[in-house]
Amino acid sequence: MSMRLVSLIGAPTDVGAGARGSSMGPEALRVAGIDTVLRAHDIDVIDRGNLAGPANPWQAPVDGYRHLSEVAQWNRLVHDAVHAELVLQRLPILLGGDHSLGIGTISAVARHCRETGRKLRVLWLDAHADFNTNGHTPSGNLHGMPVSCLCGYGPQELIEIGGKVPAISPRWIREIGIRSVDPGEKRLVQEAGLEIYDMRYIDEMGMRHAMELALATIDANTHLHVSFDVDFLDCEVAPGVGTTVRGGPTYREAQLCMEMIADTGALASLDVMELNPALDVRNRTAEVAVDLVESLFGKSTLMRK
Ligand code: HAR
Ligand code: MN
Ligand code: MN
Ligand code: MN
Repeated sequence: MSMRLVSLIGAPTDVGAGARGSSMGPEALRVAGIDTVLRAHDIDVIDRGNLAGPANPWQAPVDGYRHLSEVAQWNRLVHDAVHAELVLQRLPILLGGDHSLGIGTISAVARHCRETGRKLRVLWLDAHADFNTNGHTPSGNLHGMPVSCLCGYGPQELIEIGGKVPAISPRWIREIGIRSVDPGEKRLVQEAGLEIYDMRYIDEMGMRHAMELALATIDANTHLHVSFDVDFLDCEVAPGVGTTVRGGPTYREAQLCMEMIADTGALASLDVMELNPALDVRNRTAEVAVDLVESLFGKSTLMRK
């Protein structure tokens, strides 16, 4: 295999979240050694530093959206930075930041796939479906709306960031680990026909089977994007997030998920989102997240090496 090229992009913001603190996520991931860990796997890593966007004005929602203009500004910055790395044939890792920034990364990835004739598969690892609209959201927080925005349901300034509306089709997405969906959001998810492997499915069928299905039909021409919301993990494993939901994947289930993704050889871009150091315990959640990222890039046990 040729040398893999990775670029780290920090997006220190919490404008899309309901709790302050994910703005410190990028630095906590660096402190946990994300660059060194990847370099140990023979990866060429460049840390591009942090993007500089607007501050968090901490305002109430307007028309069902909190901080829409700031979220749009951050997402435009993320879109441009991610697309630039893809053009250089580097694998961008977005260090979030709240999950509203998935709009910027995935719209850039979708644009690059259009330009290069590749198929796109998005794995959304999350406790939440993130498929709200301004009419359904209980909070107005835009980190609950990125998937719907990417599918074309949302405000103009967020749905058109990558040029084409909608940026992606719901058929390209697989959501894994879901266990918190709002009532109106549930209907939208069903109408859009999102393919979801929720915790009930994982309990009954196992992470292995869920991932086999989620990764099915990926081929050599598929760009695989993983959007890893750290609240995907059970909160016993990962307390450092703003919206913990009990009953998530264990450490080993999450490792298996990452290892199966690594085995496809198709991973081409990654988000690590929602890490909130203000709520963490001695950077433990950042360390777990880095450990899981290492598995995504091919840390494996003796049986496979
Ligand atoms: N569904 C809730 C809302 O829309 C909570 C969303 C929380 N989202 C994240 N990202 N933390 O997944 O307000
Ligand atoms: Mn999320
Ligand atoms: Mn391109
Ligand atoms: Mn979440």
